[in-house]
Amino acid sequence: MLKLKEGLKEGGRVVAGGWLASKRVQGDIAFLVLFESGKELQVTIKGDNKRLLEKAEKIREHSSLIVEGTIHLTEKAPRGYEIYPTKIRIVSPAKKIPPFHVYGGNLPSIDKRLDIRAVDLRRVKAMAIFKLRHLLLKSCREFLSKRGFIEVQTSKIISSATEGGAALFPIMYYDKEAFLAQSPQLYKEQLIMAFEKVFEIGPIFRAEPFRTLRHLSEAFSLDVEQAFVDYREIMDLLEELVKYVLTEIANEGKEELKDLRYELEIPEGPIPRITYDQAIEILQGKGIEVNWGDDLGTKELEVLGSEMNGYYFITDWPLSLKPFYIMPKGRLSESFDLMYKDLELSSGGTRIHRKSLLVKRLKEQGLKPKGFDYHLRVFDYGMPPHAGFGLGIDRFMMVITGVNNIREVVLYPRDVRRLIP
Ligand code: AMO
Repeated sequence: MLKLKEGLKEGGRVVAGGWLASKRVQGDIAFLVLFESGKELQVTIKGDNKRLLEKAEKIREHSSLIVEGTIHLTEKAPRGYEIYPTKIRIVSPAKKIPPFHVYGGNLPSIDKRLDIRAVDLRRVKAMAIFKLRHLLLKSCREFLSKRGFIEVQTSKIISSATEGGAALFPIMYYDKEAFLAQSPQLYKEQLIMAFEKVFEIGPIFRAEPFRTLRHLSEAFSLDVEQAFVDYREIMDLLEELVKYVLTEIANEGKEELKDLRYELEIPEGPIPRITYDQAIEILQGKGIEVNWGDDLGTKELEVLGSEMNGYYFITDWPLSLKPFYIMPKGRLSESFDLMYKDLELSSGGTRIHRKSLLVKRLKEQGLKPKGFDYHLRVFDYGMPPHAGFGLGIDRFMMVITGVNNIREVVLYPRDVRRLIP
């Protein structure tokens, strides 16, 4: 909270509320650094103010304070000004000291920090990560809105699976069994019938039984769907989106990237595109035992990632590896994954828009078309050709911030062992 009663001018009266990040008492002068609205604000107590100096010595870091005083303009302070206080109220004293420092140093395990996540988020690096996350979402919205997409929200309580490989979380829905949505896939496809171009930013739920550094039970994805385009045009759109948001973040998130000591990589020129067949050839050339039709696992992606470096697409996957809604192309499919080194960031493709083919593909995948009645019935009303992608926001954040554990970029991560806070 900051109230500049007479604007920002020398001697102007000010009231500020924040929490104490650090305190330095040097003889007869004390510097308090408050965080106000996530940014540093310096409060300087001078020697002639004995009463406040004594009070400052007793305040524990993390306590919430309200400071009243006057403005002194100085380039030496973080905001170009400091406060000379006349009154400091400790509105909520900190009773405990967290096991980490706000400005850096050794960190306890992420599990210890997550137990008091709200306090962990007061660390400068954690704050930087979530400000960048905000910028990422803001620039995705900007980019897609400028292109005529509208943002939609679809239900997260569903009756049937969409993503074959990923397990569902069952829930009780009154007296019926229902599931948490693995993806807004079928809804976003339906919505292009009316709106042509839609996107959604929301949670996807995957019952991932293993604890890895890149999987969560609740992840966030940017889902995009567009009518009258195919997977190549959608790849172009995704490529432009990636470059746009990275450029925005590099410009608007300079301070935060500096806090993270991280150099953002913006791909120059076109993002390379290799087919699945080429990926297999590269891997076999490197002596990896992999056969055509195999999915690319951790080991394969590590080798491919070190070969390709940076961002690249893998296109035209075998049909057998893709969900039922992806358009076949002989034994291949009109599909792609966007990778960063060995990390899959996004997947997408052209969708099937003919009902008979969709029913055939459901059956081929051992799924019962009856369970998809609610979806199939709208295909009788002139479903246009369409394509889209899902981009993992948390995974993209790992690349943007350079962290190697996905839990660092999610406020309240959920995994096989964690359901709190
Ligand atoms: P897919 O299952 O590949 O595709 O998911 C899309 C992207 O979401 C991210 N992701 C995850 N991130 C963290 N933890 C998880 N458990 C997790 N699961 C997925 C990945 C992935 O690339 N319906 C399709 C998308 C489409 O075709 O439009 C889908 O869900 O970054």
